[in-house]
Amino acid sequence: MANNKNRIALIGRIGSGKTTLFLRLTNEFITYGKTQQVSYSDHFIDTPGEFVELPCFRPQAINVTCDAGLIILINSSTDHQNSVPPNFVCTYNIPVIGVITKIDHKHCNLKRSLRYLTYAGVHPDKIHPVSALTGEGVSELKTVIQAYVAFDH
Ligand SMILES: Nc1nc2c(ncn2[C@@H]2O[C@H](COP(=O)(O)OP(=O)(O)O)[C@@H](O)[C@H]2O)c(=O)[nH]1
Ligand SMILES: [Mg+2]
Repeated sequence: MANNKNRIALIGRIGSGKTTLFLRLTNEFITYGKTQQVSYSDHFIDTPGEFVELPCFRPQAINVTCDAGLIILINSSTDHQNSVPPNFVCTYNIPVIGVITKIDHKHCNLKRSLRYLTYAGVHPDKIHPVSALTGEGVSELKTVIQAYVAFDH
């Protein structure tokens, strides 16, 4: 069976920026469509947004990510709807950090994202704002990730 303890699992709503961040963190060329299935790379498990948005898929979200080395719960700073239940991440027995994406966007609302992520159970000190488009905050995030998972590029 695959061992995921050196992988980082990305969870968050549809369109929150999971795939873009994953490609930015791995310096891949950004060409992608909607993530329709769980996708594994050397360092990441990228999940479809339905996994957290649709209650019937939540057990699946937990199932495929529960042995990762780190969970990143992503919230888009432009998203005015929350669909992650209260204390959702407390289900995990592995480290969880929060990432606020799209901070370059003109409709970015950091306060709202902080509220959603803390509501989901992420500790406020473990929330990191980034823009996967401009790269702002990405090297800081890499440093944080490296404290949990060996991540060489
Ligand atoms: N402005 C801005 N747009 C972003 C950023 N990250 C992702 N996006 C856009 O948000 C949309 C959804 O991104 P995607 O990575 O597919 O989200 P996913 O469904 O969570 O995997 C795409 O149109 C991206 O170009 C960002 O940092 N800034
Ligand atoms: Mg995706």
